[in-house]
Amino acid sequence: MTSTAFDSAALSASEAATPALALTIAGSEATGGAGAQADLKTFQELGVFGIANLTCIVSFDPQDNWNHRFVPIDQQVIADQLEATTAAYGAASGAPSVLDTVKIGMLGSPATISTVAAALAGAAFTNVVLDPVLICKGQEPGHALDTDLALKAEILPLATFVTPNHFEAESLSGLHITDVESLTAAAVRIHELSGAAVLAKGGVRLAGPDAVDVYYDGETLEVLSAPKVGEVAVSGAGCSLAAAVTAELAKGATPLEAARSAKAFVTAGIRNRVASGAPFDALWQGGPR
Ligand code: PXL
Repeated sequence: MTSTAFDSAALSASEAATPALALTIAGSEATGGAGAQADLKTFQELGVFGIANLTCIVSFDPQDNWNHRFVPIDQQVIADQLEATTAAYGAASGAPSVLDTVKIGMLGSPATISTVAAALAGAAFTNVVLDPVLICKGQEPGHALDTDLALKAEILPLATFVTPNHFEAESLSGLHITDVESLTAAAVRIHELSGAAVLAKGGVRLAGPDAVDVYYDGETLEVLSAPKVGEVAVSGAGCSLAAAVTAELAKGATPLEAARSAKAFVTAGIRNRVASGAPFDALWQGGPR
């Protein structure tokens, strides 16, 4: 008998602990640094059973300054993935561990936004974490204005937790962000607009020795700060931060606890980042180990 057969017999499904579940609705980023790949690796690292429903495929173009080549997934195929996931793990599935936590990453088009909004409206998720990916590298701000407007109108109101970066926080709040005070004002404004807990990321975009993020949920305001690791943004940092928030919420953390844990997870992942032939490094989700 092989050891594989022995091991699988020894640990039956009923004996294994049932992990918390989390779904990411996101794009594939082919090199594995960002998008659904970063989300799944983060979920796994944090002990959560990860599910990915893909909205698009992004392939960087090394012949064109590593800009994004964006290919949307067919709308019916997006709806099919969400149908399969809900039937397997949704509230009416009879699954022992119910899927009540979802992360939303790159959607990329008004059509996809409508498809996802319809699926979310039909499923009662407790935690809806929105990483409001507004533009892709290679797109000019404003280029995808119809997508930005659809995200704000159809998805933002469904979110319970939002993680805008510097650019997205300016776009969502309408405020110019130059320092912790203006980042805080933006977080407050985005909370007022959405009702969600907000983790607004200053990252390397604000001057000073620390990477500063602001958390605000309507009651608690907390500035999360960690020493900057270099001055250049790392691929997958935003995705992994929101994914870590998602995983912690799925395990039962409060939004503030989830924000604190996620910041620590991402800081360790950036310290242990992975270099490649691309002109940017990727966060390593195994960093905290
Ligand atoms: O980091 C934002 C992001 C999200 N999702 C996908 C991406 C990127 C950036 O490259 O490709 C699929």
